[in-house]
Amino acid sequence: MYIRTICYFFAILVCSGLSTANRLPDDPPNVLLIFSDDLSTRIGPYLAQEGHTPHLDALAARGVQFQRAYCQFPLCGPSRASIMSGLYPETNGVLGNQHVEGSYRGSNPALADHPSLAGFFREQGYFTARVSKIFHMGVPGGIERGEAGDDDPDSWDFAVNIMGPETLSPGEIELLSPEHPHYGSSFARMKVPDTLQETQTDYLATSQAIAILESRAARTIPGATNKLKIKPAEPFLLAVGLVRPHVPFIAPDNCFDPYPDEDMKIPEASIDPDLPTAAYSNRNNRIWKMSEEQQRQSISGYLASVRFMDQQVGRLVAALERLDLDENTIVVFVSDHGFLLGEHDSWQKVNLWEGTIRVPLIIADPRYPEQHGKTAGGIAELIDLYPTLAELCGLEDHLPDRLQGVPQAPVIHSGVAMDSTRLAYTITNRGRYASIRQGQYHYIRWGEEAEDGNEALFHLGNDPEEHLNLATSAAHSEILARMRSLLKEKQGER
Ligand SMILES: [Ca+2]
Repeated sequence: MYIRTICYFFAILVCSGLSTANRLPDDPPNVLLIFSDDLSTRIGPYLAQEGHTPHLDALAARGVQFQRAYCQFPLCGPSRASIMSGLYPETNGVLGNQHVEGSYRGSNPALADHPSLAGFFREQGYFTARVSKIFHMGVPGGIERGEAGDDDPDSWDFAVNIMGPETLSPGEIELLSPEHPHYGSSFARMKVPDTLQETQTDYLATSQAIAILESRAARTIPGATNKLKIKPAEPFLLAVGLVRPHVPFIAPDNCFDPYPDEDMKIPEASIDPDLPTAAYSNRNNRIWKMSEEQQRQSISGYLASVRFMDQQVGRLVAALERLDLDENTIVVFVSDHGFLLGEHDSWQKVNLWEGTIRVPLIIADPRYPEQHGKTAGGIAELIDLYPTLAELCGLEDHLPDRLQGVPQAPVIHSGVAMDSTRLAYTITNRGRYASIRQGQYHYIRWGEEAEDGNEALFHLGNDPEEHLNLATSAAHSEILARMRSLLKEKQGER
């Protein structure tokens, strides 16, 4: 009886061990998921500006760079909730920055039984960790207070908020939009002495992330006994949130050097008087009231912040290499949404222009070197990340039923051409304003129904800066009708 009981418990132990292990394929890759905040496609790999973002350039050279990836809502909270849930904002119900401390779910029934991307990997047997801002966190206030923001505790085995000094950093803060002194959206910049870069939020986050990589690396220590060998059993998914280039633009001196104010160019703006006021809700004189000099200083501050963020990406990738994790770790680099720096005389986010909805997306999978350095030109949505990563890690058979993205894994591992009919759907204002990107066309509607003057249609192949609205052109009436019906279809899916 005694022996039978021991065997019984032993069997339970073996089975429970196998039940988790069974879900994982042999030798599953690790995932390093790097989020930047408010980063537009004004970066090296997208603009071919040599030396601007050397570390992202290097990452793009060892992965696939998506040329036309679009967020689903150009604001931190809903975009991140959408990426992490794999659902459109109208489906998951997160239509604004939640401000429910410590929970992106709140009491939202749409998310009650739905694991996040990281939560799903955790359920499959991955060790999952978060450093700093993955779900929404207030920048700079929430960071200065070290808050968890709208996190999802179920997603992580280990999570750490970074308490960074932000506006309290060792330097002099210059308010560049003195008539709009809002804590989270004013334009401001600060140059921190290079010797004090370690004080900075993103530097601290990266150091913490590297410490996690150290502890997860399977290494043989020469001369060590077995007890001293570090060999964690599970693969990891490590999500690292960098908060730059979100305002305020704080970076070490060396990052400002390549961007003197006088060299910064304010984009040429054409304002279409036939479009509704909502199209231009982010105009400089409506909110920030910056002088031309202050606008140039803001652009310089943004680019300096991008440079500092890029340096942190370099530190993360170098740590992977040093720890021999680089051959089995997929690195994903993404931003939550784009950002305008004077295009359409508009600044920042929460509008539907191309520069705000389009984001950088690089997926570097070391196992498929023949795809390295390639660009993928088709349209992708950020809700694609969830099923894409699951498939790259061999977990696609266990995905939750309700996901709205398309797995792009075949593009990563085999260079399969992307679906040319794919569209990207993005909203603001709880869905009352919406955008459809398909092929070369961009359709925007500021209103629930099509009305005279509340629509815009651009051909980005001919007009990449979106100056010429074709919505009233008779020659484009068929395309306009198609875009309207695609929008209706998307709204039906929510
Ligand atoms: Ca953001």
